[in-house]
Amino acid sequence: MKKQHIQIGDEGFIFKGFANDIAETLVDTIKELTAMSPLRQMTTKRGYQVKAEMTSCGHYGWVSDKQGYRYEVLDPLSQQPWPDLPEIFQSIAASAAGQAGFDHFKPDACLINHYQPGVGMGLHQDKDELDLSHPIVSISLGVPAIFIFGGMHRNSEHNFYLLEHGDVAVWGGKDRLRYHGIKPLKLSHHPLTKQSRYNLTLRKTGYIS
Ligand code: MD3
Ligand code: FE
Repeated sequence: MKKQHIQIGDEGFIFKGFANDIAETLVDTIKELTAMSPLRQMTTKRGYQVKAEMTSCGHYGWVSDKQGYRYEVLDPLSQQPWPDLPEIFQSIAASAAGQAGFDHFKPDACLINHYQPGVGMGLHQDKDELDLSHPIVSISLGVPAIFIFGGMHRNSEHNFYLLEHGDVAVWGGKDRLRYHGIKPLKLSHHPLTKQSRYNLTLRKTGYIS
């Protein structure tokens, strides 16, 4: 069966169920990764707590603290390098990116977000990467969430899309800097993740490794 895809922008797509066949492996792999670099709540420069729990794998990990947002090669919790980017993350990301017209995508960072009921992510842009010519690939696992897709300004008109278990989103080019967010998670249950949702975002930072 040909997978359905939703075009959300000129260069933005949601591939429904694209990761379904490997979703259970992805969840198991996340559990192995978070045993090495645990999920944690980060703080912003202004002293707010980021509500979603986060960790990373790959050469670079995204970090936020009183100094602000940045990519780091060491996990500040363990003072060790982040766990390697699993081959299966790399291959599903490259294959989804290819479907969206971005060939040879080779991520060097993967942010793992974990959402509990009531937790969302406010409107923001992803602009901590040096080279914004590369796309971002996102994989949703567990409980569904409503994704808010805006424009180039915080107050631009926005649309809402449901991101379900196994869905893979890819966006780049002129859609790369669009504002986006996640509505607070509704109380629900998924056999692989209980009441929670994981999201993987695979990125190429543009920093030299
Ligand atoms: C952005 N994560 O980690 S990814 C983030 O579900 C982040 O955890 C959210 O935003 C999450 O920075 C959303 C999904 C997504 C999909 C399409 C986009 C983000 C997008 C298109 C343009 C810009
Ligand atoms: Fe984002």
